Parts: sequence; C-alpha cells; structure tokens
Amino acid sequence: MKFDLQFGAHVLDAKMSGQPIVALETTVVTHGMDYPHNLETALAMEAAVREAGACPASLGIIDGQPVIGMSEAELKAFAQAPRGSIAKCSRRDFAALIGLGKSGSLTVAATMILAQAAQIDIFATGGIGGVHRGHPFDVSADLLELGKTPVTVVCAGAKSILDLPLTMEVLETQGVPVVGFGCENLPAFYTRDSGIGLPHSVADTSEAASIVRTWRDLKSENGMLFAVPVPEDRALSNDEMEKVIETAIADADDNGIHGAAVTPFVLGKVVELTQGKSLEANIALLINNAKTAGEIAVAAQK
Ligand code: PSU
Ligand code: MN
Repeated sequence: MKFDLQFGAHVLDAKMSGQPIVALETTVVTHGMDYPHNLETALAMEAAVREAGACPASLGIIDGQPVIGMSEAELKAFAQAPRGSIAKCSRRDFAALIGLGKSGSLTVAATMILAQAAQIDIFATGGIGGVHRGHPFDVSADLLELGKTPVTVVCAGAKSILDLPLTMEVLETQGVPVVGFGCENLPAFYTRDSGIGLPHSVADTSEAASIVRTWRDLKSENGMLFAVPVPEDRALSNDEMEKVIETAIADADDNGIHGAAVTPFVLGKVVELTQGKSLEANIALLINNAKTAGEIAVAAQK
C-alpha cells in the first residue's frame, strides 16, 4: 500500500543519522489498557527502545493522517480518548479511516503495513492476534499480514484466549518463522510456556540479530516473529490463567460479542478476573519486548 506519511521529528532525525528505528503499535493504548497505565506503558516502551540505542516510532492515524512517530501529546490524546472514540484499525480499515478523516489506533497487522511503508522493518508489541478458541474461522488479520509483509515482530507469543495450536498452524502455512528468544516453546503472553514447541530458538540478542540480517539478505517477503517470554517475576501460572480465560470466553459468547470486539472484550474480562495481576504482567512484557526489539535492531545493524 502507498500512504502519504507524516513523520515525527525524532524519527526524521533517526532516519538522517542512520539510527535503527523500532515501530510500536497503539491498539494496546486505546483498547488494551486503561488510562493512565496505557500512557505510562507507551512512554516506558519508548524509553526502553531509546535506552537500547534505537529510536521509537509509535504509529497511528490522527484525523485521517498516518503518523510515523507520534508525539507524547498525541499519545496522551489516544490514551485519554473515551473507549470507542478511536477506531481499532487493521488492514481492512485504512481506506475508510483515512478517507473520512478519522483517527485509528493500529493493530499488529496495520502497524506492519505502515511500518513497511515507512521503511521500518522491526516492531515491538505485547501479543499478536490469532485463531480464536471455538471459532476457527475467526483468524486475526495479524496472521495473514505476517505471511505477506516483511516486518519482524517482537512479541510475548499470543494469549491463550486464542487457540494456540491452530494459530501456529496458520503461521506455518503462511511461511512465518517463529523464533523463541531464550525459550524452546511458544510463550503464552501472561505465562512463559504454552507447551507448544517452536521450530527455532535463539539464546541471545546476537543470535537474533544474525537471523534478522539473514532474513534481510534473503529479501524475505514475509514477516518474522520473535517470541519473548514475560519476565519471570511477573509471570502468571498456567492453571490460574486457564480458569480465568475459560470464564472470559464464555462471557463473550454469552454476550454475543463477535468480530473485532472479541479481543478487547476478553482482555478486559481477564484483567477484571485476575484483579490487576494480569495488568502487571502485561506492562512488564510490553516494556521487555520494546527493550529486546531495540537491542536486536541495534545489533542487526552492525
Ligand atoms: N492481543 C493482546 N493485546 C492486544 C491485542 C491482541 O494480547 O492489545 C490487539 C493487537 O493490536 C492485535 C489485535 O493486533 O488486538 C488483534 O485483534 P483481532 O484479533 O481482532 O485481529
Ligand atoms: Mn477477529
């Protein structure tokens, strides 16, 4: 896709000086967390990328304008906007939002698309979308985007609100490498180990960077995933999460929630049911992923 992009000054500076840039998504700001945690976390992620020596670029659509590198004031406006007033933008939504001059926060799929348009090829997020449990035809556009847009995504796996084995199957079909970062099994967002084996894993940043360089040299036409487990001191247990998730999904079904509303609804229920413990895990893994993506981006440039 071709966009008329507006760059933040910090991102332009980074481009001029050849500093590596890490894109950040914003659906987590508008739909994933409440104020002020959402703003604090978005800013902490930016700080973690900077500390690693890279430049953060939070991506969004503001009044119809795609922005690469939102300012703190712009992030604050997203963070404080009433729920529902800023659209969750995935691939299907670009033309409508831009055409009507509306604002949108970007999902993983949409962040990949705008990042590619801005020639940024690495990005950090919390968890990717996937195949929904009990709804095998509700496949997140994130998975299809990973199959066709060459951006490396650093995440904490996917939440077990999803059908993780089916999610892995779709990624395999799409030709997406999933690389464990310091783990042999797929992490499941709040928990460190889903029990699902990964095809590849790396021990550290330098091995990860080596794969990124090769993926660039190969001119890969698909995305790549690095899966980083949530930091140990904030991880939740599998047993505890399984009960909570079953309740949350049943609740969504009972309330007739479907389509793009499913993920935000279930995530909100999970936070409610874990009394904030999941929020702490969520914040910790987002910051950790931003740091990891920054370090990989810097190492891959050498
Ligand atoms: N998973 C999370 N937190 C999130 C999302 C997913 O743990 O905030 C968001 C991401 O922006 C992701 C999107 O790209 O939800 C997927 O939505 P859907 O399943 O409707 O494609
Ligand atoms: Mn969906």
